[in-house]
Amino acid sequence: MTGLATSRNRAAPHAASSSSSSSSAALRASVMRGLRAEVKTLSPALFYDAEGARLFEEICRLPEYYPTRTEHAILARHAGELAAHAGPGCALIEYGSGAGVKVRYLLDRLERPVAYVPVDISREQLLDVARERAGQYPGLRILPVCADYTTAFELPALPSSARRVAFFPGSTIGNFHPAEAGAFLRRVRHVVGRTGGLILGVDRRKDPRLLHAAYNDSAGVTAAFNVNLLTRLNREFGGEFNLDLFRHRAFFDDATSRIEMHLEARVAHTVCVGGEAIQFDAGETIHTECSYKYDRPRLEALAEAGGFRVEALYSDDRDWFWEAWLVPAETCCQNP
Ligand code: AVJ
Repeated sequence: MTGLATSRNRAAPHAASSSSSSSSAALRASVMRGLRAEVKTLSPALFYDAEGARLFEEICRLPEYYPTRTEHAILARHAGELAAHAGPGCALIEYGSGAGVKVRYLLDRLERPVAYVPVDISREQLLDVARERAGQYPGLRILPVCADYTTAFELPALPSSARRVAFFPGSTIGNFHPAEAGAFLRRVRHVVGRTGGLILGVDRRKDPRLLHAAYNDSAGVTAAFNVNLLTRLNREFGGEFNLDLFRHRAFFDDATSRIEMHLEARVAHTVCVGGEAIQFDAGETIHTECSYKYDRPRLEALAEAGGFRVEALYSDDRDWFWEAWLVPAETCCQNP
């Protein structure tokens, strides 16, 4: 393992830092903009402070929250085929390596990978993962990059002959609005180049009752995950939210094909945040997350918008989730 490369880009407005107790001016400004807006909105990236990351891990183990274990099952079954698509001697770049172990299915099957490049905003977690993988895959070059992968970041030097394969699991792509998702894939497309590829985890459209249950679990962990955002605003952004005055709301909207999560004010009241009065009507919400669910036409439209095409799709027995293999579209653009 070699040293840690740090993106020269300053933290992006939506970058969520898990360690500091006071956040960057840019992040603070974007939070205040979101709270002042006509439709109050915050970035889902804000969920992941230390407690939020812990709650998310707990969500992944809930009986109702199917995506994580479904994706595991797909990877366990199809990692060999995905590795064959990637081909020998590739450099594997993981977008948002987190605490995740999904990449191990691929690393176990890839033929002589030249490097593993985990990219993550959380430096601590990134270094832990890099150390752990170094122990598990002796001889594998591990080149961690601490960066907000939603912005342009600099890759470490890789052998130019190595095919670049991006890995973006977890259906995190679902957190982007379609236009943002397209723009994000275009950046990935630029990183992997004309000969690269992308292994993308995508949550599929399904019976709305299943979706509803996954975001309204009976143990209330998703509610706690959502409300934790207010705890974070109180701690890091000078918020004075009374948590008891908000409730968790999550529902599927068929027209946009997305789950929306909101924090809903139970009563009309005013909250002071960073010295500013933020007014809530009874029933007014802060929109905290979108989680888009894809079908084939939507996925193909997304791939096309990103300069890719869908070359192979792997799903589970219940057709709930996809691990997609995307390759650059021939007709994409003049990018190298
Ligand atoms: C991490 C974005 C995939 O959208 O399902 C889980 C986050 N939000 N429960 C998702 C989440 C509520 C999750 N992703």
